[in-house]
Formats: sequence, structure tokens, C-alpha cells
Amino acid sequence: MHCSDDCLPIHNLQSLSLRCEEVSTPVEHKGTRMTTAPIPMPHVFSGDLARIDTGQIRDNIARLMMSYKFGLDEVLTKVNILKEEFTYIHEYNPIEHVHSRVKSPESILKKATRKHVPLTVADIRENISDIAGIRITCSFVADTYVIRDMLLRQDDITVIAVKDYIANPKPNGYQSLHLIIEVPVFMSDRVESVRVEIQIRTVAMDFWASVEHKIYYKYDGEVPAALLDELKDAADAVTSLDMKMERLYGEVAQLSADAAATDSSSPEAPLSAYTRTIPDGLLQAIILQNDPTEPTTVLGEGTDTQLL
Ligand code: 0O2
Repeated sequence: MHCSDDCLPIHNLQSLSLRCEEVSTPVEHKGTRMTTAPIPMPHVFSGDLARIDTGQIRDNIARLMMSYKFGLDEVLTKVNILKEEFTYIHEYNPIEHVHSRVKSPESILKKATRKHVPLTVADIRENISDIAGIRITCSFVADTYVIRDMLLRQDDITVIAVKDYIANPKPNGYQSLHLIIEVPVFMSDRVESVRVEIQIRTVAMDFWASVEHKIYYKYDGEVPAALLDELKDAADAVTSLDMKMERLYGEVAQLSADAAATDSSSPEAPLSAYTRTIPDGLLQAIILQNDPTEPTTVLGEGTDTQLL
């Protein structure tokens, strides 16, 4: 049977990059995570060894990983544009940190085996949503939804799923807003829709998730019940901390808006929605880009410019 590159098996990936003989498969639920027990890897050399086209497999894996890297780059560009735009134009930047990664072939294979996904490129693309992942951390809960809306409004983003673990935390206390999206990646000979998982959460939620993740792996999924209870308490503390900080920030913002309204000449007065102070560096860059031969006018610091 003839088949496209996408339905070629990649399960002898093991021969190229996996050192382990076994991968784990879920056997039992613990909270929302699962404990694991070893199962034998699909036997990759059961057929005629001479017929295994390792060059083709290597090529499939390389193409798979490359497309996810490019998909990630596309989304990172979008996130960085939002971040920079906020820095230049608005007085407040909702994005604190951005982290990204492409899952290793080993992790992809383990996850696919754990989820009983057939080891072909097409099945892996369809069933493993977090091969390319971006994590955005924000100061406040409201910011996570602002970022979600800004991303989902973009025409070239296709939403596959939204999982709101902030509104509906997992039973263990995990909170985060997950967007599974697809972005087009323009290659030399084709356009590929690449799936990317975006996790958006507050700094406090991120701190909790990172510690919980370490504890989970330290105990190999068998976290003692008392520790799970404490983690749940810590998650509740994260929720109240997030609420408190957002309330405090709101109160301070209200105070400065009130002060500005009573004294419009105050240096603290907020600028109108469309009038912002453009940093000199940015102005210089714009001027130089327009005509590098023209002598540039150096504007005074904090020049107010009407943008609309
Ligand atoms: P890693 O090592 O971070 O990549 P899926 O199997 O992903 O299609 P699932 O598991 O229902 O479906 O997706 P979910 O719940 O949205 O989880 C996806 C990712 O969210 C996980 O990826 C974790 O990164 C994170 N996550 C989910 N639940 C928890 C949790 O309880 N604690 C922590 N710390 N992180 C969590 P991976 O592949 O599990 O792990």
C-alpha cells in the first residue's frame, strides 16, 4: 500500500534516540495524575531488519520536530509582539515571563505509548497536543484572560481547545489556562498547520505548578496523601494571594486615577488612551529606518506623541 510520509511509522525511533527498553503506561489514577507501570516497548525489530529504512525514519522525525519548532517560533513572535507593544505603547505589561520548549522525541514517544496513540507521524500530530509548548506567566488573573483574548482574536490562529483550569482547577489544585491552537507554517514546498499548547497562568500559579511537578516526579507519582493535602492547601493559598494582589493593585490604580482627576497637572496623571510617551530609542529607530541618510532630530526625553 502506498502512503504519504505522514502515515509512515516512526516507532523505531527507539533505535535512533531512545536508550530505554521500556516506557510507562498509566495503571491507576492518583488525584488527576496517573501512576505508571512499565510495559514492553513495541518490538521494533520484529520484522526484517534489512527492510527498516532508518534514513526515512530519521527524516520523518527531523521533519516532525522542525515543523513544531517553526510553529513555536510563529507563536513566540506573536507573544513577543504583544509584549513589546505593551512595553512601548501602554503603561502596563501583563506578560511577566515567556518560556517555550519542544518536547524531545523520547518524551513524545513515551506520551504516545502511554496514551495508546499509534506511532505514526499523523497519529502523533493529531493526538499529542503539547509537542510545542509555550508558558506565559502574568502578574494577575485578569491578565491571563486579556492575553487569551488577544491571541484568539488573531485570524491565522485556529482554536482547537481551551481548558480553563483557573475557573475550574484540577482536584489537586492545579490552575492554569490552556489554549491548544494551530498556526500555519509556510515551508518551501507546503503549508503546515502546527499545533501549539499555550499555558497562561499567574506567577503564583506557576510557582505552585513547578513545585508540585518536582514533588510528583520525586515520588514517581506516588505522593503521600498528607503531602497531597498540603499541596491542595497551598493551591488555595495561591488563589487567595492572587485575589488579594489583584484587589490591592486595583485599589492603587483607582487612587491614582482619582488623584489625576482632581489634579490634571499632576505628573502622575495618566495619559489619554491614545497618547503615550514614546521612548527616545524607539523614535530614533523609526527615524533611522525611514531615511538613514537624513540627519536625525534628537527629541527631548519623554516626548508626548499623538498616535492616532
Ligand atoms: P509536561 O512534562 O509538562 O509536558 P494531554 O495528555 O496533554 O493531551 P491532558 O493531560 O488532559 O491531556 O492535558 P492537560 O491536563 O491540559 O495537561 C497538559 C499539561 O499541563 C501537562 O503536560 C503539564 O505541563 C500541565 N499540567 C496538567 N496537570 C498538571 C498538574 O496537576 N500539575 C502540574 N504541575 N502540571 C500539570 P504533561 O505532558 O503532563 O507534562
